[in-house]
Amino acid sequence: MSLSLYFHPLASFCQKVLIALYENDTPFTPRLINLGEAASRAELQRVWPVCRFPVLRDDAKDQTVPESSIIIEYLAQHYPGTTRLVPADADLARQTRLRDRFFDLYVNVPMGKVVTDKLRPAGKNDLLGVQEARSLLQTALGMIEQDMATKTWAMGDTFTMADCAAAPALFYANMVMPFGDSYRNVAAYLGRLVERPSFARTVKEAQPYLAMMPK
Ligand SMILES: N[C@@H](CCC(=O)N[C@@H](CS)C(=O)NCC(=O)O)C(=O)O
Repeated sequence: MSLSLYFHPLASFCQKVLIALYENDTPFTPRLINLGEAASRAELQRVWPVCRFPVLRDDAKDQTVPESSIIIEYLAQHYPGTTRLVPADADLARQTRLRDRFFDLYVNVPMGKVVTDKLRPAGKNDLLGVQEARSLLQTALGMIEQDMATKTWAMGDTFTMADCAAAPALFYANMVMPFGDSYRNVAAYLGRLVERPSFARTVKEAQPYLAMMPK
């Protein structure tokens, strides 16, 4: 098996790539990284010194591929399957990438800010940063609410990389800012994502670690 994934099952950007791998039953060796353990951290740092995951290693092609979107593009190009994660049509591919960026930068990142602020040492919290993150998240959710009014998946009828990005970002966003009645279309979309077998499996595998999420 030539592919290895450096990841943690709880980490949202790692889940994004797990969904892509599970969509096409792409075989890979899991390399579970615990950032709290020096040796495990060093293992990730050796392949990607900035020490962020996920990172994909492809021994067959001697490629180290960081960044969730780039990993999915790489899988779509070199290990394609029945789920076409990036459309062949150039315009549709660009729109897919825009939505992927949107879910990463305006949902996943601010959601992560709210969550990780709770892990900061007492007296070191970033109140203003968290307020800004919550405000950005609200703006993004309002836009997704309109965008998803008539669609099944982020690009319409076809599941793509944009949905891989959306699933964990919205799953955790719903925990930090429950959608309730304010974002009914977003909630319905999240419901469809959670039922998608690739994401259902990802969530199931994260369950043993969910207690690590700060309240
Ligand atoms: N832009 C990166 C973001 C990766 C990222 O921030 N991953 C988080 C986990 S979800 C991480 O490595 N956190 C560790 C840290 O911040 O020290 C991607 O898309 O892969």
